[in-house]
Amino acid sequence: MAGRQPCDSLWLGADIVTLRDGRYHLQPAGAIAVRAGRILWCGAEADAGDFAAAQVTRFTGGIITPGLVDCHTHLVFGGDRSDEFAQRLEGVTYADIAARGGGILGTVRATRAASQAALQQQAAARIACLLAEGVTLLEIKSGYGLDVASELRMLQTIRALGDALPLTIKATCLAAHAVPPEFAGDPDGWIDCIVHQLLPRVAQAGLADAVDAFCEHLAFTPAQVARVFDAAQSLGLPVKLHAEQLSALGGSSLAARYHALSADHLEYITEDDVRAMAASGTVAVLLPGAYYLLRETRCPPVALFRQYGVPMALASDSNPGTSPVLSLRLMLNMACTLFGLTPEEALAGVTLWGARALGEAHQRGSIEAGKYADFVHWPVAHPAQLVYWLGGQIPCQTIVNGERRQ
Ligand code: DI6
Ligand code: FE
Repeated sequence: MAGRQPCDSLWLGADIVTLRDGRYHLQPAGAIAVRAGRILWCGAEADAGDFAAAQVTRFTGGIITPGLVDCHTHLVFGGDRSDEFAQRLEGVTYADIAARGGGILGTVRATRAASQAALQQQAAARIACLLAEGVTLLEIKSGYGLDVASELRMLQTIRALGDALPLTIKATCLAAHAVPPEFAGDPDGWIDCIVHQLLPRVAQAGLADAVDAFCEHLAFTPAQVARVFDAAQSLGLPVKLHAEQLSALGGSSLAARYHALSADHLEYITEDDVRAMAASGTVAVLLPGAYYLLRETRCPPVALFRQYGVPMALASDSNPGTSPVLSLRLMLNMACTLFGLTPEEALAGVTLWGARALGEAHQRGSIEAGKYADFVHWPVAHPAQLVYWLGGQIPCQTIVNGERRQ
């Protein structure tokens, strides 16, 4: 037929939850046309006759959502910390364990001792759980190497995972995660090393997409974080921050001053910090897994984020200490049940706002013409069902850059 636009593939037969602007924006009986890995058009199936597709996939009902985004993980690490989990259940705190040289430093020892092949293979097995749930964009942080060579090796492992696996992986340098044993009592010495030695090499080799730090009384002060951020910005790398997880140090206001992509955790954030984040457009990344596993009692102030218009993302924070979490869908349910998000807010948190927390919202995170064709078909009638079930598996079909994944 004259005038039909050619495209590579056409996907029909399901309702489409576009998540444009962070709302469901449901398109009943929708269709998606894909060309060169990107969404060419999305609309009603009745209008899909305008496209001549090389390949047509017709689903029998269900919904299509954007691919899920897990925007905060520490999935590359050696060893495990189930012993600390047992200790914490007996009343030993996370801070006590860290003060005894366990916690993050325990994982640093195990990570340094592991081969790169082992680190990659173990991380790939964990990532397989996220792939099975429709994750198409994933962030992984370094931060368990804590010397120049080991941090570089972690970041190289993250890049290798991105090359090997069928999803997009963003790498974040979290060298300011804990004070390494070689710098015990001298945190500023490690910050010097990060600023003068590590970050220039990371930037030069293109090994990171962003720089993060842990701003906390048991990690680094806002002044130390500011030095890391100055160095990152001078190298052209965006920043993000672990802030106000265990105490209020004003890290999220500091992050806002540096136009950080996100500030993450935020249980102890103040209203002034929320205002600063709103003004800078910094995303609030909420991490219900760490909240739950630390048996934290203070929730992030969801009502304030809504009031000031700070977008809320959700992530697994998957790590061997505070959040051994391998399900993003579980986080959807926990963010609603524990923090009071609506199912719509929760889904937006693992799609559009997760993408924005990675600086990717212009090209991923929602189903809109021009963005990469990352989307997931689910055999459910309504998107809230993805949030409401706790556990189990919902068999989904994932399309990444316009290609069916499995
Ligand atoms: N906050 C966290 O939740 C993780 N890192 C951080 O800065 C915990 C990492 C760990 O305990 O291994
Ligand atoms: Fe974290």
